[in-house]
Amino acid sequence: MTLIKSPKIWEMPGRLITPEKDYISRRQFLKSLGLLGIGSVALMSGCTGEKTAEFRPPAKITDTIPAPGENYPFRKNEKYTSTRALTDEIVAASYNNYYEFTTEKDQVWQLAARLKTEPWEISITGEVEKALNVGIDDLLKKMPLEERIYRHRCVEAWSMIVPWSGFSLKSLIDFARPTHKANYLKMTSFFRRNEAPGQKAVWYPFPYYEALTMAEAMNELSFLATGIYGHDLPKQHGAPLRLVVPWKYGFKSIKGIVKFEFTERRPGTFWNDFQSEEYGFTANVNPTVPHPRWSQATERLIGVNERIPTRMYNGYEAYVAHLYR
Ligand SMILES: Nc1nc2c(c(=O)[nH]1)N[C@H]1C(S)=C(S)[C@@H](COP(=O)(O)O)O[C@H]1N2
Ligand SMILES: [Mo]
Repeated sequence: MTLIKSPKIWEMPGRLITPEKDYISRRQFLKSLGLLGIGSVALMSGCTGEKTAEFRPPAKITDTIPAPGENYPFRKNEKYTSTRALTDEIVAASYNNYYEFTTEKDQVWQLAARLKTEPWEISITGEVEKALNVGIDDLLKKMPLEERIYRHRCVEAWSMIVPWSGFSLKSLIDFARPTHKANYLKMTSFFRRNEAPGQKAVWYPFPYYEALTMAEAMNELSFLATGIYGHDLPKQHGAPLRLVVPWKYGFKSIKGIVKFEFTERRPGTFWNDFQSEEYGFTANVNPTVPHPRWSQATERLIGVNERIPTRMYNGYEAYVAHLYR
């Protein structure tokens, strides 16, 4: 018998991608009731006598952050830097979008701890001279590693500034040797319902998948991150491998990648296939084009709660505007 969990009201497609201001007011509401935070949850179960021998305190957020391995720190590429201060690391690690685990941003870090990231095989396939599989550790040995500071702008109108460690997507493409028929690069995330409870939500087209044109993928900004803040990626940020395309809305930057596939025709993408009126294939950051349900003119910088104007292509116009003329 197959058990299909009926959707909870807060998981229903109707409330997909909560506009930032609703999210904040809901948090403030919960806070006013004293219902926010691990401390209060532990306290509540204590009061009601639910604390049994099996009770395990939840992992602390600091437990989810890896220590710097022997490769670190990666060489800083000073070309990609920021005049604004970096986002606080703990803030970035506790406010995530990763629907494979949950749609609640402040709970991803706890649930993602279940994902098994070792070993991690990546397949490279489609329009390539020779399809192959490679383990993440072997791949890293072949790639030119560096650190870059990038801005990140979510379609929900929040943003952050973080240092990524990794390598350019172009270096992976050179390694993959696509044929002349390759016009697009599709990337797919892992699919493991037993480790990722959000993947049981049958209305989403999991596994998550994204795609770029070859010109976008070859652009110098397109980056594959294996680390953040000078150590490997915590699982909530997409360990062990995620895309970073900083001139596009955050949903293009797919996490937990297991497959790169070169294609002749344009592939679908997770959000565009799910809600095409709200999320496009190209999804470049553009302050003049509002989302159907909210403005994109400004964004909230997480950690400092500063509201700042959104910039065309998220400020990366000089690198990418020529791709769209
Ligand atoms: N596999 C996968 N990748 C994903 C997502 C997701 O739900 N699943 N969410 C995207 C969205 S909407 C954003 S804003 C960023 C968030 O990255 P972060 O949580 O590391 O800040 O990841 C993107 N990549
Ligand atoms: Mo996002």
